[in-house]
Amino acid sequence: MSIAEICNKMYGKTIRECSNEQVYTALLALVKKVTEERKEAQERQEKENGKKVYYISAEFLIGKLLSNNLINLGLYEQISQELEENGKNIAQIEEAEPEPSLGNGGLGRLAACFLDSIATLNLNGDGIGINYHLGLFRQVFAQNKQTEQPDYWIQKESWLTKTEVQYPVQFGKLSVMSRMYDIDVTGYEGRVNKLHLFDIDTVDEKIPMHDGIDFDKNAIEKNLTLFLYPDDSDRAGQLLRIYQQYFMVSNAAQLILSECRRKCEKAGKTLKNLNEFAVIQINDTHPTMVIPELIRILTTQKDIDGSVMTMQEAAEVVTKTCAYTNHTILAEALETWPLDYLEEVVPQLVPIIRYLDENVRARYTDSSVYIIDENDRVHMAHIDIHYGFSVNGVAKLHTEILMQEELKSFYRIYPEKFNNKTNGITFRRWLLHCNQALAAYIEELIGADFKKEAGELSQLIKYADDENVIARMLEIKAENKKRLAAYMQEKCGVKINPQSVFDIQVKRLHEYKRQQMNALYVIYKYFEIKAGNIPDTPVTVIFGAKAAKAYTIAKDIIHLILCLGELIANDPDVSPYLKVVMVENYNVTMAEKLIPACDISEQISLASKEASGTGNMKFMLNGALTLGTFDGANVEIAQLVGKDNIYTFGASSDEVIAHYKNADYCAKDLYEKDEMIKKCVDFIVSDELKQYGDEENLSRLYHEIISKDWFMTLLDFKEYIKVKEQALADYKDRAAWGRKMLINTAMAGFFSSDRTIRQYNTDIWKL
Ligand code: CR1
Repeated sequence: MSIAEICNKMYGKTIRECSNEQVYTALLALVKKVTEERKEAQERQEKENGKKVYYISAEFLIGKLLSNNLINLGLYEQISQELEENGKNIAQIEEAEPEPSLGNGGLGRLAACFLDSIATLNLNGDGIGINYHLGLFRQVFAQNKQTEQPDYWIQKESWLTKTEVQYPVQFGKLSVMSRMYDIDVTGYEGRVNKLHLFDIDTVDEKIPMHDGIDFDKNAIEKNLTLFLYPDDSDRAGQLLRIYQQYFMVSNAAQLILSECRRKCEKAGKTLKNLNEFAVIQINDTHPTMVIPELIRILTTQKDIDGSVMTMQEAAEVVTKTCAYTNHTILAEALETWPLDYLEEVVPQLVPIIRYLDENVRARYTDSSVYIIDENDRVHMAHIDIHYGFSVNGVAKLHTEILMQEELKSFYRIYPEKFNNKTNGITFRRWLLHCNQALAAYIEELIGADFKKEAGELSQLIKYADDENVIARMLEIKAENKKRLAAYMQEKCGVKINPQSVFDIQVKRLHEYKRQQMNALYVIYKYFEIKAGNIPDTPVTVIFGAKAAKAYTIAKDIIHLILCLGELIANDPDVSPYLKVVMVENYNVTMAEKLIPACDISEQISLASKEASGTGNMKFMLNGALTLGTFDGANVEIAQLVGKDNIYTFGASSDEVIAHYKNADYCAKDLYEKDEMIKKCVDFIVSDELKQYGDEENLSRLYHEIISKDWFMTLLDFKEYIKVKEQALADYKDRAAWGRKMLINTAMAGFFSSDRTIRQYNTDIWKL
């Protein structure tokens, strides 16, 4: 069926007569129908007995799906042409689609890229998560501060399909009945898999609005699936997170076991063979309770042959089925829950967790590997490592640090479990879709193979000294910058100069990512311009970041950036040469506009702290040059492109780790001994800046930096300025810069999530 036919059937109108919203809804129906046909063909071919991967994750930051699905189904060209002929534009239709609010940052976006690659590689694998009604908050700026608003992203017509699948989930004091919603995951010229999102019918979206997004955290039936990461700064909030996590994994366990029962029966086997039919990838520690939950079910319900497993048997089966990915070494993110909280929410798991812990204690004397510590806190990652068969980090350096530092006592016990899987991104969304001009030009140069085999991009290297190719690359970048400028003008009412250097830092707001260091650079540059040192090319520093609702210092950093933006915009001496913008409510959709337009990609985390980063890969692919520390996947980027095509600086991870061990880092010393540092930091509490902001926030941040600076901003600040100035100076030589851009794009093939998923499959899943 064509769009014209659907528009006619749904609205009795021609495409031209329909509103963009109506065309969007028509396309939604069309894509669903085509996908359905694919699924049917696939099911006819498939003997439902193979092994399947279940990717359980608290977040799936999937972004808008319309264009992505059209591209993957091979319909994009045809549809956009049909729309064009009828006076519509696909980019505008896309504006009508709300972005699902099911994720927060890199961990969630990684899960989305992985689902795309699993389906593209024709692997049988589904995602399992939660259908958060309001997801993460919508960020709104007021008085130069972040406020949080509920994000009503679910519309009547959406990608979600309500299913008849329901499971009972028992908590300590209440039981609920779940409902499964599905989103189809279409691979690029590949199979159709599913993202299963669990929900309950009793959720109440009408939360009190007067007070931002505060709500009654104790009313579980009404709010269980309302928010992603509800504020956990109090007890009720922490309990709610445990409710959510158990809800997610109890549903997952019931779904997985029901699918595997069928397969086992067909194959004449029992659930003791579970690992021949299922592998469960545990994405960070949020889904960890799937381990005790599976053990609980396997030791209480009858197996196919009528027997019931012993605790030991069940633990063995589950260990062979579960694999764990670690995404961070930040202590605060390695979850531990008080045993009495678990006792309250999931009492049925507590004897199992105690049993698992006793088992560990019987085998090992090193108390650092116990599951339950001396304060009766349960270390979720420890459950994963003891009772899973694989532990992986997400970049070489990160995995190295896990083995040698953070998890070294585990590495000593289980060296065979540890492995690295450097992250990746799907090139369908992060090149073919978001940068269509560049993708088309690459195809002109090297053919279309790179779309399925990202490594083919390296063929571009042969054009590194071709002036015409470089010139065209620069032209495409310039066009993308103009397009971003127009979009920001229209959507945010912000005027940016497309002739300026676009320097972009977009990612969650966290002190370790050091947006504050970039803000200090802005202050430095402001002084320079005031002193008459006018840059050859104007600079636009763009930030995008949400801060967790209860993360005070992160919000103070946002406040600083917004105040600086206003101060500079109001200063006619400086504003022609320097502009600071913080985009509101940064999300996947915004990323797709920003990344193709970027010149300098800011990846400036304190070495050892950023497990991998994936934004760094997206920027590189789209021809931005990285300004970064030797952290996470930056290290691998630097290796691939060579030192002439990246701007690196800062203390190494070894140095940083040594500072922490020796407790010898003192921000105050650096501040007091260096006039320039002092001048920049002092500006945070200057009268000039205070005109635009709040004394309390600014002085809290100031004190944090001079007295704590836990992530060592001042340690790397001067070198950061030096290297950034070098990059800005190099920008002038357009041909040389263009060559660096080309090399970055050419070497990005390694960071395709197809490569990552192949490695997961070869080493861990073995589908
Ligand atoms: C890490 O901070 C990494 C992604 C995906 C994040 C980032 O460096 O690229 O995971 N971790 O692996 C995270 O969100 C809660 O932890």
